[in-house]
Amino acid sequence: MDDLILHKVQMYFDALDNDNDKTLTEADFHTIAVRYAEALGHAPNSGPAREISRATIAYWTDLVRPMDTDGDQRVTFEEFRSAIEQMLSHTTTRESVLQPALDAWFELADADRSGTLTKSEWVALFGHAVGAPVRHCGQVFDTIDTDGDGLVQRAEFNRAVTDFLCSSDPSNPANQLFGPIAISGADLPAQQIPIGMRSQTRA
Ligand SMILES: [Ca+2]
Ligand SMILES: [Ca+2]
Ligand SMILES: [Ca+2]
Repeated sequence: MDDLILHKVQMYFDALDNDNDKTLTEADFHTIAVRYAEALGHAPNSGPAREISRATIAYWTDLVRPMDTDGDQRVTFEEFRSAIEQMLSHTTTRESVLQPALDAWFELADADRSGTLTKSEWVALFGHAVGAPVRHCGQVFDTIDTDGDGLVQRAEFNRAVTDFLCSSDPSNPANQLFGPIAISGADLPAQQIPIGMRSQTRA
């Protein structure tokens, strides 16, 4: 795993670790669900809030909890990194290996089950629920909406999350999913570090 990907995996882990105790537990996902529903204006225990909670806990149960190799009900960064590294090492079947993760993420992000993501869903999830800077999330949304129709379709989303996990290109806009990226690694010359969002750099 190169420095850039490692850095992104760390940002992803930190975003999910809502209580900052350096491990992922079911409690982190309960908090994410509550903040996410709140940000979308759903009352606690309303139908939409319960559905968000279900999808968020499913994300933990299906995707994150299986990374807990020592069975202590917490996922450390080392367990998380090693599970993702293993997933990304399947180069020939990478798409099929990634697909369940992409589907779980999309299900989480599409709070109203419309089949597309609106900017308010995006900002509620990435900004208010997992804590990337809110204004930044709006800019990321616009970059990931490559056809510019104001919605993020499943294909646009899959492309962005795949790039986030797999791309070693420092200028890839999907690197910024969980916040502006600042690399201090020696492998990246300073001029290649994206300072803010570079809009529409994707070919
Ligand atoms: Ca935690
Ligand atoms: Ca939606
Ligand atoms: Ca779109």
